[in-house]
Amino acid sequence: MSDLSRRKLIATGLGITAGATGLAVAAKIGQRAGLIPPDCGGVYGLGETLTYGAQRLLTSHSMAREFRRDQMSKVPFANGEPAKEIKALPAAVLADWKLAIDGMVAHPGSFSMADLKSYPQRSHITHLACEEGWSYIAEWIGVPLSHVLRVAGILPQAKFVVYYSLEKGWWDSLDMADALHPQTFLAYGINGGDLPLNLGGPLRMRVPRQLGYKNVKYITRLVVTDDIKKFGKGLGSASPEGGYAWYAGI
Ligand SMILES: Nc1nc2c(c(=O)[nH]1)N[C@H]1C(S)=C(S)[C@@H](COP(=O)(O)O)O[C@H]1N2
Ligand SMILES: [Mo]
Repeated sequence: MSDLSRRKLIATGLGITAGATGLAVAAKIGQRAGLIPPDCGGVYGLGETLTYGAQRLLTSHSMAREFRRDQMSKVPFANGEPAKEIKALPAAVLADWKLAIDGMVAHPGSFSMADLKSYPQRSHITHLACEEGWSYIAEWIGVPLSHVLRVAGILPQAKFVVYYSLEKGWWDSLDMADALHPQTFLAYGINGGDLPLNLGGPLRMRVPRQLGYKNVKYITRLVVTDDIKKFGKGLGSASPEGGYAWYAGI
């Protein structure tokens, strides 16, 4: 979208002040411009749409704040113990971790941890904040999700990347602005070492521009899609089913 049409859209305020017809028109424009989140329906739908639309217009390319080494937390705060099913995993499963990828990619298949570690390694010192109030600053190490998507040959029609944990019930998705964002990592390391199980190792999604719960642990599968409605209840992730927003930008 050109700057001019962006400004126009801001000027019309996404139809906030318009009546029902104006809103329907704004919704159509918004959908086309990628400004409508998957959980746009229901009681909180309008609020979610305004938050997401405004963020995408104003900040879609902005970077999460990075910190200095001396600002890092002494201990990364693991938000609870891994689920029983994760603790019970045979060592062989952890040692032979695989990341599958399918959907709108030219080369569906799977990556080993060795594959992922052979790609350019990046790190950032960022803040992970849980919506319940606690947070920590740590150095995250991994491969940018964008690199893995490119290796898999992501198709131009792609609109979302859905990601699944080995832990039952945990799945989520990102739009392309966040999936291709340079700070979005498939993380396998923290503070100079391997990522431990309680922090989501061997492989975790690390999205510093969104709240803790989007940073799903134990990632085993990616699906690239242009139709997010086909997944789960069609709300973009498991979170909106439990009352949390799909888009958790900070
Ligand atoms: N698989 C899985 N991923 C998860 C969770 C979980 O319980 N299981 N908790 C989420 C929530 S609510 C938060 S705030 C962060 C916590 O990350 P931490 O343990 O590194 O503090 O992980 C997220 N990813
Ligand atoms: Mo959380």
